[in-house]
Amino acid sequence: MKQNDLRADLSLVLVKPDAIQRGLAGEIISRLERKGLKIVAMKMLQMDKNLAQRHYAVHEDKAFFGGLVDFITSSPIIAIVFQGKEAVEVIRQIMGETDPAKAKPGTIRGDLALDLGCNLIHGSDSAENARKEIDLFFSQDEVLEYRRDIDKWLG
Ligand code: DAT
Ligand code: MG
Repeated sequence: MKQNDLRADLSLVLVKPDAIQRGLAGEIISRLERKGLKIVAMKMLQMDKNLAQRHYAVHEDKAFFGGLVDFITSSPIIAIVFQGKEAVEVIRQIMGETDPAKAKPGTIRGDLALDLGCNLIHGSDSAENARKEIDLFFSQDEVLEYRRDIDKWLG
């Protein structure tokens, strides 16, 4: 897959340490899959500090940065690249607001989490950031291009 292109239909999701620890990985991935989004890359890993600092570089000046890096490196995560129409925006909607206490019912954070520090899922916030984030976690040949027979039923 050509990642030099700005692919508006790709987004990076991280199923965060709290989701793995709580046994919610399947539930979270399932909600995104059932929407029609296609998994094109996936791996389980434990992030090290260096990767965490690069992934969350936009937040490096924030007071919560240290705690965020400690949290995201505290236990394994699952990194996934989803492909689909307007995947970035669609995934942000399904995730719900950053603070689970404010996230709407029906969203992952709204239904399954309570606290800002443990909000279960990361999703890219723009196509440009998606491309950068995907490159942190996956080599080009790990992002697969394939057709699903059901795609014609998703429009
Ligand atoms: P999102 O994960 O919805 O994209 P973000 O990029 O603003 O939110 O922040 C990244 C993560 O940092 C977020 O998922 C939880 C944590 N975080 C954000 N704001 C915080 C705050 N004020 N205090 C503590 N943690 C915070
Ligand atoms: Mg963010």
